[in-house]
Amino acid sequence: MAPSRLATAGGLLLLLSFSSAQIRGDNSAPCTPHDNFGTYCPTTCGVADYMLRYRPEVDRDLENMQHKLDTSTNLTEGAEQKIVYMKDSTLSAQKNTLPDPYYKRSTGMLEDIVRFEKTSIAQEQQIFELQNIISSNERRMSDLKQLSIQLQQRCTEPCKESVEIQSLTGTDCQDIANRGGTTSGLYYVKPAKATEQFLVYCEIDEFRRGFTVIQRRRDGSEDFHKDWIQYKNGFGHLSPDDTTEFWLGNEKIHLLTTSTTMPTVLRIELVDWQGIKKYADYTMFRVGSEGDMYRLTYGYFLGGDAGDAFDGFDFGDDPSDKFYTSHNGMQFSTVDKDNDKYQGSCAQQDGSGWWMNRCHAAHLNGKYYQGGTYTEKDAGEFGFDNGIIWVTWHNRWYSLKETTMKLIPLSRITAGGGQQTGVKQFGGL
Ligand SMILES: [Ca+2]
Repeated sequence: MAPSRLATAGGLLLLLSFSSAQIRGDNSAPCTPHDNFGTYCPTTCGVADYMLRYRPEVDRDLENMQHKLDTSTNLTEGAEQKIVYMKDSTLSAQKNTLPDPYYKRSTGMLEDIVRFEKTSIAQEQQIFELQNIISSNERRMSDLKQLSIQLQQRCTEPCKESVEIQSLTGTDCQDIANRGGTTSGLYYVKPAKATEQFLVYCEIDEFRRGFTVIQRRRDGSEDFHKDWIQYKNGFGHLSPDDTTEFWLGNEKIHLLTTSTTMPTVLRIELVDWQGIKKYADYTMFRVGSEGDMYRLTYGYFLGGDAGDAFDGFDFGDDPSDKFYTSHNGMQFSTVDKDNDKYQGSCAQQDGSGWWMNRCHAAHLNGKYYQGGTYTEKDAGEFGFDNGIIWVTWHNRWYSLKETTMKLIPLSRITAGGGQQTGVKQFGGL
């Protein structure tokens, strides 16, 4: 726009300067009419006069215009430069600015990036925690490796025979003592009715009495909550130094007590938590076959300061207490085999195996209570889980510390213990 207006103004100036020169050069020349001025114009000379009269004014105006145009041109040039610059800038900006869909996409991408960043921070945290777990596991593995190396070293050392079994054998421990055995320890015995020998712990004293140990409680290390088969076959561990707990097994006890016509004595030895020791002896002790559910029978109570708990006990709850807590003639019951005289299962309630009646006044396979005393609460909701009980010595809320059940022929029981006849009898063998 600006350049074309400039051109028009320039053209007008040229026209005016041409005509004024013509007028100036021919001021006195006769005025000739000119058709181009129309009929309303008086004369062309009049027009010339008119124009001449206003010429200085018009010149001034033109000069002003020229000046303004010059200024304007200058300004326009500056503006043009600015516009060009702005256009260039716009173009380059346009070149740099991505189209709208890209912008949207990039915005979406940015949001995604922010979200991914958050996720990655959370994952980094998780990774950090996992790394902690890994390093702790690695430490454990290293400890285990160390332990395994130690064990390997120990295992490469030659294994020492830790269980010493005596070479003497016999039908029972008294037989072994009679054959010259003088040391307590592990021996193989084979009662007459047995088809094969089995290992027992023999307690051979200074009078060469050979006790065959059938039960041992010492420290509660062995769980006596076992089933019929386990009580039948025996459980726990025999040790040459008599330090471990066990039940020899009903079948072996049956064989040991029924293979001979000679009366067998069951000696029960008890130790309480004060360290006091007491005992009870039952003679003609027999345990029947499995067909008779390993029934317990004995002839009579031979004696002992622990009292005759096998005969039942009057707890004061009911007149029939004593009758229903006696043990002579009772079959063996376990948690999975109820042979008792009670509508429920005594063995199941106590979690053990024993010659249960309804239920007991003596129970040496009961639960082991450290310290001895236990309450009805300890014994469970219904007052069961009874301890190691011998009620003619300690009441039913007292569990004994140690028990031993062992067998010896009646003929040998009185030997020793200061009884000279026994010693003489022994000496005669
Ligand atoms: Ca029952």
